[in-house]
Amino acid sequence: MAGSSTQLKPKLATRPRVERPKLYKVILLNDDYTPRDFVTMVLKAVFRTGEEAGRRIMITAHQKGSCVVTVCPRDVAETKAKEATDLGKEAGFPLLFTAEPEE
Ligand code: TYC
Repeated sequence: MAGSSTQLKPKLATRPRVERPKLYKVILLNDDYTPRDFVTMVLKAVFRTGEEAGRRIMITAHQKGSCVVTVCPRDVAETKAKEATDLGKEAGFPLLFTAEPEE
């Protein structure tokens, strides 16, 4: 029976298990219609890339079919992908950005 003389095992310090939130990639997809300068403008406006990085990302998507624009938390990735896609839609272009989880 547990009395006042019972030795209790000291609790070991435990490290809290904190899940790292999953990150999402924003991907730019190539198409045959959106003008190159327009794609670069959208990258600069929505993703703050600057001229040189924006042009490099645009050319990579143009040549390879797609390019990762940025990696960030899910809500930011989805909001920016929609914002950038909508800019294309408003201008009558089929420009498409998607957000997908990183492996
Ligand atoms: N392929 C387009 C053209 O030749 C330019 C372009 C580049 C469009 C990248 C979309 O994600 C893109 N006008």
